[in-house]
Amino acid sequence: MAKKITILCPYCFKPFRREEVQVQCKNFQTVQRVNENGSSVTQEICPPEEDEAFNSYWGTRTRVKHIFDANLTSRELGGLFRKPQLIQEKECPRCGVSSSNFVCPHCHNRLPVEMIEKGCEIISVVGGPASGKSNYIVALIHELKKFGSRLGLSVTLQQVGRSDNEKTNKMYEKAKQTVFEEHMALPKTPEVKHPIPWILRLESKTTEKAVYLVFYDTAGEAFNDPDKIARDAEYLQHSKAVIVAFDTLGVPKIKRILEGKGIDVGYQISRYEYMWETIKNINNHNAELKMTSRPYAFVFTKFDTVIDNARDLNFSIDAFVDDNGKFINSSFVNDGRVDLSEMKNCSMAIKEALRGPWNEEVEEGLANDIETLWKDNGMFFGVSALGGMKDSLSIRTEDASDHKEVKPVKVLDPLIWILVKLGGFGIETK
Ligand SMILES: Nc1nc2c(ncn2[C@@H]2O[C@H](COP(=O)(O)OP(=O)(O)OP(=O)(O)O)[C@@H](O)[C@H]2O)c(=O)[nH]1
Ligand SMILES: [Mg+2]
Ligand SMILES: [Zn+2]
Ligand SMILES: [Zn+2]
Repeated sequence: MAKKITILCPYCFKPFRREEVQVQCKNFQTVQRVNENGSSVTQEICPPEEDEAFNSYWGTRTRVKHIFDANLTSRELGGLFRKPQLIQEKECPRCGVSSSNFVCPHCHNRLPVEMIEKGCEIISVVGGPASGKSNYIVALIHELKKFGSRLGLSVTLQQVGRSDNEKTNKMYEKAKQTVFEEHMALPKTPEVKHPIPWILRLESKTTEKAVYLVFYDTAGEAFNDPDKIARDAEYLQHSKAVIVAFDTLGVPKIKRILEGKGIDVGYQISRYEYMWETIKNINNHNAELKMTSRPYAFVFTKFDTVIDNARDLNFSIDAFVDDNGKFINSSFVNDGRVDLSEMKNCSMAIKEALRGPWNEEVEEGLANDIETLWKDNGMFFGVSALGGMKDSLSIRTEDASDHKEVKPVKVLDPLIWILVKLGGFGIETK
């Protein structure tokens, strides 16, 4: 029997069955009508209306185009021994114009059509305040576009959202300009009630297996606020795998040593242990979620600071650098084959540092917990989204052929490790 496809909405995080999906009219055509005063007015043929579900999700009072049930046919739904067919456009019962703008039946936010057709598994990225999420997201997309095809992966940035500036492809274009062209770090994300998710679809060109990568660029404060932890728990609960951003500069020992050297460690430091405590608590109280049986990548961001100051920080950098001591990218960006031992060595080096020279408060416990709870499903990573900084906002660039370039380091590792762990993406390992 064909597998029953449940879709998880990346906005409200409520699951729904394919047959429950709804459609939004896209008929913006207008007509001239005569109103009660006898004057002629321009009106949409299918006028927008107040929408309770949409407005209560966003806390707004706007009018949106008519939303109606998709009533998928049995061919579209598939069933006993039958694969579901591609979904056709649906006719608006009000105006008769067809639309393939599918929306979540709970919150009425627009969802990509392949998400409805093929279902979706989500990998999410979370992290505390100033942990480096925003810059990491942008660097990750940049690197996926640059190197993804070497691993047989294609990446599509989704074009859904209430307006252009909420569409992942637009958000990326803007952020890419700042980071990769103006060479400035992205500033702090303002806090909003409902973070706009960045949605990317990754698909293996060899196996056609796909997964959605969803980043909630929530202003990090959320992870310090117990009221918001319930919502964040949803992300963790429903994701196939999770990338957790830990702020390297939030490790107290590292912060102190760098400050002692007069290094500017940024405008705000995140207490990375809050993020960790949150995850640990959710895991402890929800045994049935089996969080530890899913891949969790624990990622120390801004790792260029560790490599630059390795001696003062007592860190063994061998796994991270080339013969000249330069912080280097993963070997798969060159040959398309993933060397898991390379990643394991980096993880071990971080674990050793957490247990030894960096241990002060929670560090040793963190290394031990992840090892005993997550076992093979937990790995540490050290990444640098920006490659290095001149000060807390301008990025240190490197010489390329005839210009200066921002060079992210190892930002793909956590994701690629997760895809290898999940399996089915046809990624070659060595
Ligand atoms: N050295 C170094 N610093 C970085 C790197 N990435 C980010 N930073 C610094 O960390 C600051 C915060 O990074 P963001 O990406 O804004 O962090 P965030 O988690 O999105 O922060 P909020 O939006 O406030 O939650 C940046 O302004 C930079 O100063 C990096 O790769 N290396
Ligand atoms: Mg941010
Ligand atoms: Zn929803
Ligand atoms: Zn209509």
